[in-house]
Amino acid sequence: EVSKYNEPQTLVLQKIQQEGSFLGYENPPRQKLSMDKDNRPKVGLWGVLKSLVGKDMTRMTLPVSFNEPTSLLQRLAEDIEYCPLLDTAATLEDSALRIIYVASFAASEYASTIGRIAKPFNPLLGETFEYSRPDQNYRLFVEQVSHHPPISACCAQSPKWDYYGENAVDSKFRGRSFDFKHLGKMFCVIRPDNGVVDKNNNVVSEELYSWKKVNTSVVGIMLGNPTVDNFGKMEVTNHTTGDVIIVDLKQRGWRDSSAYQLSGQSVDRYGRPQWAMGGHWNSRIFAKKIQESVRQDNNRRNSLIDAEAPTKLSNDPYSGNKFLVWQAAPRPNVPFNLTQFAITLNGLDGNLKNWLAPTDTRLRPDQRAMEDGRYDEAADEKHRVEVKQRVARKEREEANEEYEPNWFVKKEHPVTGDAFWEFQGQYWKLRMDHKLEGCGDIF
Ligand code: CLR
Repeated sequence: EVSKYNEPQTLVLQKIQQEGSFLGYENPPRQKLSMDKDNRPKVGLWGVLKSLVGKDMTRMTLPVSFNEPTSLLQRLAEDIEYCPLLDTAATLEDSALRIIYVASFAASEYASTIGRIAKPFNPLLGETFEYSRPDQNYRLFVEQVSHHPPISACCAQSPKWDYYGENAVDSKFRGRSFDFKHLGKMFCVIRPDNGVVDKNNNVVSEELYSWKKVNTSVVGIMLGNPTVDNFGKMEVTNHTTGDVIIVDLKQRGWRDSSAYQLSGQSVDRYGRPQWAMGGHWNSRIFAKKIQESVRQDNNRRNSLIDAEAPTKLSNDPYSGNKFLVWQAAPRPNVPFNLTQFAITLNGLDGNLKNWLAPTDTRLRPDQRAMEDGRYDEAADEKHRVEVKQRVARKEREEANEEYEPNWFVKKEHPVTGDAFWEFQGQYWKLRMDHKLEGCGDIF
């Protein structure tokens, strides 16, 4: 058992447990795909893509051999892999250090993009994906809430944190690069073990963070060496305390020396730089306390975290030395270059089958066929479910019906004012009562 919970944390745990969120997840997560080798036909990307310059990805019909057996809902769920960073954040009393862990969490999701030059399945409207981890006390739920533009909304809950927001990705193939821009925002709530001192010096039980994801590009397609890059400035704000950090993910340059690099400094609500972080989003992130003496000196501050291999590494953030915040999990040698975590997502055993919504990605036939290497069947089924989706849309249009998502409602965020998708929560309750059958027939 990991840790003790204070009262607000315990209340969340009770809710997660009482709503049966862990039912069906009795067996440990899946470790292996059914195939050992990826025997997809090898294709030259540029040969197929060159006639598609200027298009966005949702308007491209590509052979199914360009896909990987995940959906964009599951790619959003992959954000949660390194959530132990959020559990650690909750143990810390210094808000300027907590934000280092939250920002590292926000950056850690990019590790999974390495070596995955394949198209995830575009979720069908109303498709859902749930994922619970009794071993880590969290549950997660994702739904495709809009088809054009494609938007996936997610909400994950755990005693010490919540994570919610949307993936609304605008894509464009430019020839030199395939660019993915994120339009939505991500939010994170932390419930620290010892509470939070807010901007008005009141002690409250939780704090709210938000940020926008950085942009992703696939470069080197023309040269036959496609590579995923994630770059840009990510501003993480703690709306409760006023701390901020701008994490700069450097763009890959000509000589690749800047590849994967990131750096940033947390600043408290009085504008004082407190902690420096740096490293690489594909491997490790370090941090270090900014001493009073270097605070005023931009150059000295900026060189704090430069070197990849630290001279002295400490476990104690307050030792004055650099310490390790995050380390990427080793990558297994498996079909489609999936991560070990991604392999767990589409696992479907006899227990879980009894609890899933009929709209769950795990039941999507084309993706399952792809995962098992039945590529012709995958292509046929993909066509079939897409036709079914078009027919349903036509019927709605003819009946003059506006589509409403099942589990999320679009609202204005009470703190930041952004538009966001609020999870209504009844999914888990209906699931516990086996009342999900009627929630959609999309496959
Ligand atoms: C990056 C991390 C973000 C969510 C996100 C959204 C869109 C994803 C992107 C991630 C990674 C790269 C991605 C992209 C959609 C398509 C693109 C998977 C997960 C692939 C690499 C494009 C392949 C091109 C084909 C024509 C082969 O939080």
